[in-house]
Amino acid sequence: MVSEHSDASDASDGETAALALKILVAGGFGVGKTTLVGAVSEIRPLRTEELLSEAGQLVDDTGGVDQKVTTTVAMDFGRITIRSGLSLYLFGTPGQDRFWFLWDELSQGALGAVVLADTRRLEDCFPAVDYFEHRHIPFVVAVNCFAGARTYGAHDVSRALDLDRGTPVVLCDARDRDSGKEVLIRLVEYAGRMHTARLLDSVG
Ligand SMILES: Nc1nc2c(ncn2[C@@H]2O[C@H](COP(=O)(O)OP(=O)(O)OP(=O)(O)O)[C@@H](O)[C@H]2O)c(=O)[nH]1
Ligand SMILES: [Mg+2]
Repeated sequence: MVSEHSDASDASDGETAALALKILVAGGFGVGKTTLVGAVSEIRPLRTEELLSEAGQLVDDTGGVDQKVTTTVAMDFGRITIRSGLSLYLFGTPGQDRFWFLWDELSQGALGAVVLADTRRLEDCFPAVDYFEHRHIPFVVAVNCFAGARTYGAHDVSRALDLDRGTPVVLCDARDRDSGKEVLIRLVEYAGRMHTARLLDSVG
């Protein structure tokens, strides 16, 4: 789940070894996963975008995302340093159902996940919510507040998705670096609390 490495600078200034955590960015088709990873990443993000094909129109549900011309076919990858010694490696998942087979691979060793949601198509994030709940992978729901979408409070979204009590819901703008970073900090804090609670449970 967690990889630690120490490089020359860590060793010389006596800081603790750098920690790199793996985080997934998931959610339905066209909800802003690639946008979020691109907005927060301090390295040029790796993207695997392909044009939405005519053949794909038969199987992909593009309703509600008419402007979209490309889609992620494997994953997005980016990195962000949250504070000195703590980096997050971000893996954005493909949004379309036909790429579900990639999720098990991508979720290996993940500390937690961000499930992005669009309140105009909230049901699209049910599969991601189910996926992480079943695998006990801590996640936060981040509502990407698209212009023109009615604003719902975090509590409304939590109820509509029937989330377990305590699962954080955060409102965000996937295009905004600070907003995305805040979502990631909430996730790391939440996953940390869940991890500690499980450890305490396991020692009785
Ligand atoms: N207005 C607005 N547009 C957004 C926002 N986030 C993303 N977009 C637009 O919505 C479209 C979809 O964004 P992507 O980031 O490609 O979505 P995705 O979730 O990666 O999509 P898939 O990989 O195909 O599932 C793009 O045209 C973005 O420019 C947002 O917060 N506000
Ligand atoms: Mg994408």
